[in-house]
Amino acid sequence: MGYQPTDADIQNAYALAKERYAQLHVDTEAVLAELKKVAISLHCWQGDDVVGFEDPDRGLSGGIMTTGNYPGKARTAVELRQDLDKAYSLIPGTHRLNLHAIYLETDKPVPRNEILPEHFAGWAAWAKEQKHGVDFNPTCFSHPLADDGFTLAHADDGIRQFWIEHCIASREIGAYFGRELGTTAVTNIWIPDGYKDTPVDRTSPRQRLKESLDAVLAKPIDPAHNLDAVESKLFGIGSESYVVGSHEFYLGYATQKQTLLCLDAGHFHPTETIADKISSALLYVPELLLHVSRGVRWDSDHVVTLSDDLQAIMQEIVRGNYLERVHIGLDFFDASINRIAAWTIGTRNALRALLMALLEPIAQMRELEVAGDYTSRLVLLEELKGMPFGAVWDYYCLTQGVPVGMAYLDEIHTYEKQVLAQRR
Ligand code: RNT
Ligand code: ZN
Repeated sequence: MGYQPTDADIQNAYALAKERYAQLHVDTEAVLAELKKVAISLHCWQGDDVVGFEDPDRGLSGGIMTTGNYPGKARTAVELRQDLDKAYSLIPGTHRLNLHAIYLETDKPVPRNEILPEHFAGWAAWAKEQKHGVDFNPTCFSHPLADDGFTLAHADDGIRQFWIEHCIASREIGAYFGRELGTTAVTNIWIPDGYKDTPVDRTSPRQRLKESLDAVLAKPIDPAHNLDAVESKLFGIGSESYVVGSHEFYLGYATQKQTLLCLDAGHFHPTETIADKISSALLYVPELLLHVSRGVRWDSDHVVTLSDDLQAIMQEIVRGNYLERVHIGLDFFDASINRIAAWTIGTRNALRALLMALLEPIAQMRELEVAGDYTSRLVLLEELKGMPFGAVWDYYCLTQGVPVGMAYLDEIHTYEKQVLAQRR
Protein backbone atom coordinates (compact mmCIF):
# COMPACT_ATOMS: atom_id res chain seq x y z
CA MET A 1 0.00 0.00 0.00
CA GLY A 2 1.58 3.24 -1.18
CA TYR A 3 5.15 4.23 -0.46
CA GLN A 4 7.08 1.89 1.78
CA PRO A 5 10.47 2.83 3.23
CA THR A 6 13.32 0.36 2.69
CA ASP A 7 15.14 -1.17 5.66
CA ALA A 8 18.03 1.18 4.92
CA ASP A 9 15.67 4.20 5.01
CA ILE A 10 14.44 3.10 8.41
CA GLN A 11 17.91 2.51 9.79
CA ASN A 12 19.21 5.84 8.51
CA ALA A 13 16.28 7.74 9.94
CA TYR A 14 16.77 5.94 13.25
CA ALA A 15 20.48 6.81 13.38
CA LEU A 16 19.61 10.49 13.03
CA ALA A 17 16.82 10.25 15.58
CA LYS A 18 19.11 8.49 18.03
CA GLU A 19 21.52 11.43 17.75
CA ARG A 20 18.77 14.00 18.30
CA TYR A 21 17.58 12.19 21.44
CA ALA A 22 21.13 11.73 22.69
CA GLN A 23 21.47 15.52 22.63
CA LEU A 24 18.58 15.55 25.14
CA HIS A 25 20.37 12.82 27.15
CA VAL A 26 17.77 10.25 26.13
CA ASP A 27 19.20 6.83 25.28
CA THR A 28 16.92 5.38 22.59
CA GLU A 29 18.38 1.88 22.95
CA ALA A 30 17.56 1.83 26.65
CA VAL A 31 14.09 3.17 25.88
CA LEU A 32 13.40 0.40 23.37
CA ALA A 33 14.61 -2.23 25.84
CA GLU A 34 12.13 -0.78 28.34
CA LEU A 35 9.28 -0.66 25.85
CA LYS A 36 9.83 -4.30 24.94
CA LYS A 37 9.16 -5.33 28.54
CA VAL A 38 5.65 -3.86 28.60
CA ALA A 39 2.84 -6.30 27.88
CA ILE A 40 -0.48 -4.80 26.85
CA SER A 41 -3.58 -6.90 27.54
CA LEU A 42 -5.55 -7.26 24.30
CA HIS A 43 -9.26 -7.69 24.88
CA CYS A 44 -10.64 -10.81 23.23
CA TRP A 45 -14.04 -9.17 22.78
CA GLN A 46 -13.00 -6.89 19.91
CA GLY A 47 -12.83 -10.06 17.80
CA ASP A 48 -16.52 -10.96 17.86
CA ASP A 49 -18.41 -7.87 19.05
CA VAL A 50 -18.63 -9.12 22.69
CA VAL A 51 -20.77 -12.14 21.74
CA GLY A 52 -18.78 -15.07 23.18
CA PHE A 53 -19.48 -18.77 22.72
CA GLU A 54 -22.02 -19.43 25.43
CA ASP A 55 -25.05 -18.61 23.32
CA PRO A 56 -24.14 -16.86 20.06
CA ASP A 57 -27.80 -16.07 19.41
CA ARG A 58 -28.10 -13.96 22.52
CA GLY A 59 -27.66 -10.23 22.05
CA LEU A 60 -25.24 -8.01 23.92
CA SER A 61 -26.75 -6.23 26.92
CA GLY A 62 -25.59 -4.33 29.97
CA GLY A 63 -25.48 -0.79 28.68
CA ILE A 64 -22.77 -1.51 26.11
CA MET A 65 -23.28 -1.86 22.39
CA THR A 66 -21.40 -2.68 19.23
CA THR A 67 -22.47 -1.13 15.95
CA GLY A 68 -21.53 -2.26 12.47
CA ASN A 69 -21.69 -5.54 10.59
CA TYR A 70 -18.26 -5.90 9.04
CA PRO A 71 -18.13 -9.42 7.62
CA GLY A 72 -16.04 -12.29 8.93
CA LYS A 73 -16.27 -12.10 12.70
CA ALA A 74 -14.91 -15.04 14.70
CA ARG A 75 -17.60 -17.59 15.61
CA THR A 76 -15.56 -20.11 17.57
CA ALA A 77 -12.61 -20.09 19.94
CA VAL A 78 -10.46 -21.55 17.18
CA GLU A 79 -11.37 -18.71 14.84
CA LEU A 80 -10.90 -16.10 17.55
CA ARG A 81 -7.45 -17.42 18.42
CA GLN A 82 -6.53 -17.49 14.74
CA ASP A 83 -7.56 -13.83 14.42
CA LEU A 84 -5.71 -12.93 17.59
CA ASP A 85 -2.58 -14.66 16.29
CA LYS A 86 -2.83 -12.46 13.20
CA ALA A 87 -3.21 -9.30 15.26
CA TYR A 88 -0.32 -10.19 17.60
CA SER A 89 1.88 -10.83 14.55
CA LEU A 90 1.38 -7.19 13.50
CA ILE A 91 2.18 -5.70 16.91
CA PRO A 92 5.77 -5.38 18.18
CA GLY A 93 6.52 -7.13 21.48
CA THR A 94 4.88 -9.95 23.45
CA HIS A 95 1.47 -9.19 24.85
CA ARG A 96 -1.29 -10.54 27.05
CA LEU A 97 -4.88 -11.59 26.41
CA ASN A 98 -7.87 -10.29 28.32
CA LEU A 99 -10.56 -12.97 28.34
CA HIS A 100 -14.22 -12.79 29.35
CA ALA A 101 -16.08 -15.69 30.96
CA ILE A 102 -18.48 -16.04 27.98
CA TYR A 103 -15.52 -17.18 25.88
CA LEU A 104 -15.51 -20.62 27.52
CA GLU A 105 -15.25 -23.78 25.44
CA THR A 106 -17.81 -26.47 26.16
CA ASP A 107 -20.11 -28.89 24.28
CA LYS A 108 -23.04 -28.53 26.64
CA PRO A 109 -24.30 -25.35 28.29
CA VAL A 110 -22.65 -24.55 31.62
CA PRO A 111 -24.42 -22.15 34.01
CA ARG A 112 -22.20 -19.16 34.69
CA ASN A 113 -21.98 -19.92 38.37
CA GLU A 114 -20.51 -23.34 37.52
CA ILE A 115 -17.72 -22.39 35.12
CA LEU A 116 -14.43 -24.14 35.81
CA PRO A 117 -10.81 -23.87 34.73
CA GLU A 118 -11.35 -26.90 32.46
CA HIS A 119 -13.64 -24.79 30.28
CA PHE A 120 -10.66 -22.58 29.54
CA ALA A 121 -8.03 -25.29 29.01
CA GLY A 122 -7.91 -24.55 25.27
CA TRP A 123 -7.11 -20.91 25.97
CA ALA A 124 -4.46 -21.86 28.53
CA ALA A 125 -2.74 -24.26 26.12
CA TRP A 126 -2.73 -21.66 23.36
CA ALA A 127 -1.52 -18.91 25.68
CA LYS A 128 1.31 -21.09 26.95
CA GLU A 129 2.41 -21.92 23.44
CA GLN A 130 2.20 -18.32 22.24
CA LYS A 131 3.69 -16.90 25.48
CA HIS A 132 0.74 -14.71 26.33
CA GLY A 133 -0.22 -13.99 29.91
CA VAL A 134 -3.99 -14.05 30.41
CA ASP A 135 -6.29 -11.74 32.36
CA PHE A 136 -9.89 -12.56 33.15
CA ASN A 137 -13.37 -11.07 33.64
CA PRO A 138 -16.65 -12.41 34.97
CA THR A 139 -19.41 -11.67 32.44
CA CYS A 140 -22.20 -9.95 34.38
CA PHE A 141 -24.30 -8.99 31.33
CA SER A 142 -25.93 -10.62 28.29
CA HIS A 143 -27.77 -13.13 30.47
CA PRO A 144 -31.43 -13.71 31.47
CA LEU A 145 -30.57 -13.03 35.13
CA ALA A 146 -29.13 -9.65 34.15
CA ASP A 147 -32.02 -8.62 31.92
CA ASP A 148 -33.52 -6.18 34.41
CA GLY A 149 -30.23 -4.34 34.66
CA PHE A 150 -29.04 -5.63 38.03
CA THR A 151 -26.53 -8.32 39.02
CA LEU A 152 -24.33 -8.04 42.15
CA ALA A 153 -26.57 -5.25 43.44
CA HIS A 154 -29.83 -7.05 42.67
CA ALA A 155 -32.56 -6.82 45.30
CA ASP A 156 -33.32 -10.52 44.93
CA ASP A 157 -31.08 -12.66 47.14
CA GLY A 158 -31.11 -15.62 44.76
CA ILE A 159 -30.11 -13.59 41.71
CA ARG A 160 -27.46 -11.76 43.66
CA GLN A 161 -26.09 -15.08 44.92
CA PHE A 162 -25.89 -16.38 41.34
CA TRP A 163 -23.68 -13.47 40.33
CA ILE A 164 -21.58 -13.75 43.48
CA GLU A 165 -20.92 -17.38 42.59
CA HIS A 166 -20.07 -16.42 39.02
CA CYS A 167 -17.52 -13.88 40.23
CA ILE A 168 -16.03 -16.36 42.71
CA ALA A 169 -15.69 -18.93 39.91
CA SER A 170 -14.07 -16.27 37.73
CA ARG A 171 -11.41 -15.47 40.32
CA GLU A 172 -10.54 -19.16 40.48
CA ILE A 173 -10.16 -19.21 36.71
CA GLY A 174 -7.95 -16.14 36.88
CA ALA A 175 -5.81 -17.94 39.45
CA TYR A 176 -5.71 -21.00 37.20
CA PHE A 177 -4.32 -18.93 34.34
CA GLY A 178 -1.84 -17.26 36.68
CA ARG A 179 -0.62 -20.64 37.92
CA GLU A 180 -0.55 -22.36 34.54
CA LEU A 181 1.19 -19.53 32.74
CA GLY A 182 3.49 -18.37 35.53
CA THR A 183 2.32 -14.77 35.24
CA THR A 184 -0.26 -13.11 37.49
CA ALA A 185 -3.76 -12.69 36.08
CA VAL A 186 -5.84 -9.64 36.83
CA THR A 187 -9.50 -10.53 37.23
CA ASN A 188 -11.63 -7.45 36.73
CA ILE A 189 -15.19 -7.07 37.93
CA TRP A 190 -17.44 -4.76 35.96
CA ILE A 191 -21.19 -4.85 36.42
CA PRO A 192 -23.81 -2.85 34.52
CA ASP A 193 -26.17 -2.28 37.46
CA GLY A 194 -28.04 0.98 37.33
CA TYR A 195 -31.22 2.87 36.51
CA LYS A 196 -32.33 4.59 33.35
CA ASP A 197 -34.26 7.17 35.30
CA THR A 198 -33.82 8.95 38.61
CA PRO A 199 -33.89 6.51 41.52
CA VAL A 200 -35.30 7.39 44.90
CA ASP A 201 -32.96 5.05 46.76
CA ARG A 202 -29.33 5.38 45.73
CA THR A 203 -28.11 3.77 48.92
CA SER A 204 -29.53 0.25 49.11
CA PRO A 205 -28.08 -1.00 45.80
CA ARG A 206 -24.67 0.29 46.85
CA GLN A 207 -24.92 -1.43 50.21
CA ARG A 208 -25.83 -4.65 48.43
CA LEU A 209 -22.97 -4.27 45.95
CA LYS A 210 -20.52 -3.76 48.80
CA GLU A 211 -21.79 -6.90 50.55
CA SER A 212 -21.68 -8.90 47.33
CA LEU A 213 -18.11 -7.84 46.61
CA ASP A 214 -17.11 -8.76 50.15
CA ALA A 215 -18.52 -12.23 49.55
CA VAL A 216 -16.80 -12.51 46.17
CA LEU A 217 -13.42 -11.50 47.60
CA ALA A 218 -13.73 -13.35 50.91
CA LYS A 219 -11.36 -16.15 49.96
CA PRO A 220 -7.74 -15.05 49.80
CA ILE A 221 -5.99 -16.08 46.59
CA ASP A 222 -2.22 -16.06 46.18
CA PRO A 223 -1.46 -12.65 44.63
CA ALA A 224 1.21 -14.32 42.54
CA HIS A 225 -1.64 -16.03 40.69
CA ASN A 226 -4.53 -13.59 40.72
CA LEU A 227 -5.15 -9.95 41.52
CA ASP A 228 -8.66 -8.50 41.76
CA ALA A 229 -9.74 -5.25 40.12
CA VAL A 230 -13.02 -3.33 40.22
CA GLU A 231 -14.19 -1.06 37.38
CA SER A 232 -16.37 2.03 37.76
CA LYS A 233 -18.60 3.78 35.24
CA LEU A 234 -20.51 7.02 35.16
CA PHE A 235 -23.40 5.92 32.96
CA GLY A 236 -24.34 3.43 30.29
CA ILE A 237 -27.07 2.99 27.71
CA GLY A 238 -30.16 2.41 29.85
CA SER A 239 -28.35 3.42 33.05
CA GLU A 240 -28.08 7.11 32.32
CA SER A 241 -29.33 8.37 35.67
CA TYR A 242 -27.60 6.11 38.15
CA VAL A 243 -24.84 3.53 38.10
CA VAL A 244 -24.35 1.62 41.33
CA GLY A 245 -20.63 1.08 40.79
CA SER A 246 -19.63 4.70 40.40
CA HIS A 247 -16.09 6.06 40.65
CA GLU A 248 -16.54 7.17 44.25
CA PHE A 249 -17.97 3.77 45.14
CA TYR A 250 -15.04 1.83 43.75
CA LEU A 251 -12.30 4.26 44.73
CA GLY A 252 -13.54 3.85 48.28
CA TYR A 253 -13.93 0.12 47.95
CA ALA A 254 -10.52 -0.51 46.37
CA THR A 255 -8.85 1.74 48.95
CA GLN A 256 -10.49 -0.05 51.83
CA LYS A 257 -9.92 -3.56 50.51
CA GLN A 258 -6.61 -2.82 48.77
CA THR A 259 -7.77 -4.32 45.50
CA LEU A 260 -6.76 -2.93 42.16
CA LEU A 261 -8.83 -0.09 40.76
CA CYS A 262 -9.74 -0.21 37.08
CA LEU A 263 -9.95 3.13 35.32
CA ASP A 264 -11.67 2.96 31.94
CA ALA A 265 -10.85 6.00 29.80
CA GLY A 266 -14.42 6.12 28.50
CA HIS A 267 -16.21 5.93 31.85
CA PHE A 268 -16.17 9.53 33.00
CA HIS A 269 -17.68 12.85 31.99
CA PRO A 270 -16.86 13.59 28.35
CA THR A 271 -14.20 16.16 29.20
CA GLU A 272 -12.82 14.25 32.18
CA THR A 273 -9.71 12.19 31.50
CA ILE A 274 -8.16 9.40 33.53
CA ALA A 275 -4.55 10.61 33.21
CA ASP A 276 -4.89 12.95 36.17
CA LYS A 277 -6.41 10.24 38.36
CA ILE A 278 -3.44 7.88 38.23
CA SER A 279 -1.11 9.66 40.68
CA SER A 280 -3.92 10.21 43.17
CA ALA A 281 -5.34 6.70 43.06
CA LEU A 282 -1.90 5.15 43.41
CA LEU A 283 -1.47 6.85 46.78
CA TYR A 284 -4.32 4.69 48.08
CA VAL A 285 -4.53 1.50 46.01
CA PRO A 286 -1.64 -0.89 45.38
CA GLU A 287 -1.99 -1.11 41.62
CA LEU A 288 -4.20 0.05 38.78
CA LEU A 289 -5.74 -1.63 35.79
CA LEU A 290 -6.41 0.64 32.85
CA HIS A 291 -9.02 0.08 30.20
CA VAL A 292 -7.51 2.18 27.47
CA SER A 293 -10.36 3.23 25.27
CA ARG A 294 -11.68 6.32 23.51
CA GLY A 295 -14.93 7.95 24.45
CA VAL A 296 -16.84 9.70 21.68
CA ARG A 297 -19.92 11.58 22.92
CA TRP A 298 -21.97 8.91 24.69
CA ASP A 299 -19.95 5.93 23.50
CA SER A 300 -17.07 4.80 25.67
CA ASP A 301 -15.52 2.25 23.37
CA HIS A 302 -14.13 3.64 20.10
CA VAL A 303 -10.85 2.28 18.73
CA VAL A 304 -7.90 3.92 20.46
CA THR A 305 -6.21 6.60 18.35
CA LEU A 306 -3.00 8.48 19.07
CA SER A 307 -4.89 11.23 20.85
CA ASP A 308 -3.76 13.78 23.41
CA ASP A 309 -5.70 11.81 26.03
CA LEU A 310 -3.82 8.62 25.24
CA GLN A 311 -0.48 10.42 25.33
CA ALA A 312 -1.37 12.01 28.67
CA ILE A 313 -2.14 8.58 30.15
CA MET A 314 1.20 7.14 29.04
CA GLN A 315 3.08 10.25 30.14
CA GLU A 316 1.61 9.95 33.62
CA ILE A 317 2.58 6.29 33.87
CA VAL A 318 6.15 6.96 32.77
CA ARG A 319 6.72 10.30 34.48
CA GLY A 320 5.37 8.88 37.74
CA ASN A 321 7.53 5.77 37.35
CA TYR A 322 4.42 3.61 37.63
CA LEU A 323 5.02 0.98 34.96
CA GLU A 324 5.35 -1.72 37.63
CA ARG A 325 2.05 -0.78 39.24
CA VAL A 326 -0.17 -0.15 36.22
CA HIS A 327 -1.61 -2.97 34.15
CA ILE A 328 -2.45 -1.68 30.70
CA GLY A 329 -5.50 -3.28 29.11
CA LEU A 330 -7.52 -2.22 26.10
CA ASP A 331 -11.29 -1.97 25.90
CA PHE A 332 -12.99 -0.98 22.68
CA PHE A 333 -15.22 -2.71 20.19
CA ASP A 334 -15.91 -1.60 16.66
CA ALA A 335 -17.82 -3.85 14.28
CA SER A 336 -17.78 -1.35 11.41
CA ILE A 337 -14.16 -1.93 10.39
CA ASN A 338 -11.95 -4.99 10.04
CA ARG A 339 -11.76 -6.34 13.60
CA ILE A 340 -8.14 -7.43 13.35
CA ALA A 341 -7.24 -3.96 12.11
CA ALA A 342 -9.10 -2.49 15.10
CA TRP A 343 -6.97 -4.50 17.54
CA THR A 344 -3.80 -3.66 15.63
CA ILE A 345 -4.50 0.06 15.34
CA GLY A 346 -5.45 0.41 19.00
CA THR A 347 -2.57 -1.64 20.39
CA ARG A 348 0.05 -0.07 18.15
CA ASN A 349 -1.21 3.35 19.22
CA ALA A 350 -1.01 2.45 22.90
CA LEU A 351 2.57 1.33 22.36
CA ARG A 352 3.44 4.37 20.25
CA ALA A 353 2.14 6.69 22.97
CA LEU A 354 4.11 4.72 25.55
CA LEU A 355 7.25 5.03 23.42
CA MET A 356 6.74 8.78 23.10
CA ALA A 357 6.46 9.03 26.87
CA LEU A 358 9.59 6.93 27.40
CA LEU A 359 11.50 9.22 25.04
CA GLU A 360 10.93 12.29 27.20
CA PRO A 361 13.93 13.89 28.98
CA ILE A 362 12.18 13.54 32.32
CA ALA A 363 15.05 14.64 34.54
CA GLN A 364 15.45 17.87 32.61
CA MET A 365 11.70 18.52 32.65
CA ARG A 366 11.57 18.04 36.41
CA GLU A 367 14.53 20.34 36.96
CA LEU A 368 12.81 23.16 35.11
CA GLU A 369 9.68 22.66 37.16
CA VAL A 370 11.49 22.59 40.48
CA ALA A 371 13.39 25.73 39.47
CA GLY A 372 10.07 27.42 38.78
CA ASP A 373 11.04 28.02 35.15
CA TYR A 374 7.61 27.35 33.69
CA THR A 375 8.43 29.24 30.51
CA SER A 376 11.19 26.80 29.64
CA ARG A 377 9.03 23.87 30.75
CA LEU A 378 6.35 24.88 28.27
CA VAL A 379 8.86 25.48 25.48
CA LEU A 380 10.45 22.07 26.03
CA LEU A 381 7.10 20.26 26.17
CA GLU A 382 6.07 21.87 22.91
CA GLU A 383 9.39 21.23 21.17
CA LEU A 384 9.24 17.56 22.16
CA LYS A 385 6.19 17.24 19.94
CA GLY A 386 8.46 17.77 16.94
CA MET A 387 11.05 15.17 17.90
CA PRO A 388 11.54 12.22 15.51
CA PHE A 389 9.81 9.55 17.61
CA GLY A 390 8.27 8.12 14.42
CA ALA A 391 11.73 7.06 13.25
CA VAL A 392 12.33 5.28 16.57
CA TRP A 393 8.95 3.53 16.31
CA ASP A 394 9.60 2.37 12.74
CA TYR A 395 12.98 1.03 13.76
CA TYR A 396 11.40 -0.80 16.71
CA CYS A 397 8.86 -2.43 14.39
CA LEU A 398 11.63 -3.41 11.97
CA THR A 399 13.79 -4.98 14.69
CA GLN A 400 10.78 -6.76 16.20
CA GLY A 401 9.95 -8.30 12.84
CA VAL A 402 6.55 -6.68 12.37
CA PRO A 403 5.39 -4.53 9.45
CA VAL A 404 6.53 -0.91 9.41
CA GLY A 405 3.97 1.84 8.87
CA MET A 406 0.92 1.01 6.80
CA ALA A 407 2.40 -2.26 5.57
CA TYR A 408 0.38 -4.14 8.16
CA LEU A 409 -2.73 -3.30 6.20
CA ASP A 410 -1.53 -5.41 3.28
CA GLU A 411 -1.35 -8.40 5.60
CA ILE A 412 -4.81 -7.68 6.93
CA HIS A 413 -6.21 -7.46 3.40
CA THR A 414 -4.64 -10.78 2.49
CA TYR A 415 -6.00 -12.36 5.67
CA GLU A 416 -9.41 -10.94 4.92
CA LYS A 417 -9.45 -12.56 1.48
CA GLN A 418 -7.97 -15.88 2.56
CA VAL A 419 -9.65 -16.39 5.94
CA LEU A 420 -12.41 -13.94 6.84
CA ALA A 421 -14.17 -14.10 3.47
CA GLN A 422 -14.58 -17.88 3.88
CA ARG A 423 -16.66 -17.43 7.06
CA ARG A 424 -20.31 -17.38 6.21
C1 RNT B 1 -18.25 -1.68 30.05
C2 RNT B 1 -16.90 -1.87 30.63
C3 RNT B 1 -16.36 -3.27 30.57
C4 RNT B 1 -16.67 -3.96 29.26
C5 RNT B 1 -16.03 -5.31 29.10
C6 RNT B 1 -16.60 -6.07 27.96
O1 RNT B 1 -18.62 -0.38 29.99
O2 RNT B 1 -16.00 -0.98 30.04
O3 RNT B 1 -15.01 -3.26 30.82
O4 RNT B 1 -16.32 -3.16 28.16
O5 RNT B 1 -16.11 -5.98 30.27
ZN1 ZN C 1 -13.92 -1.21 30.51
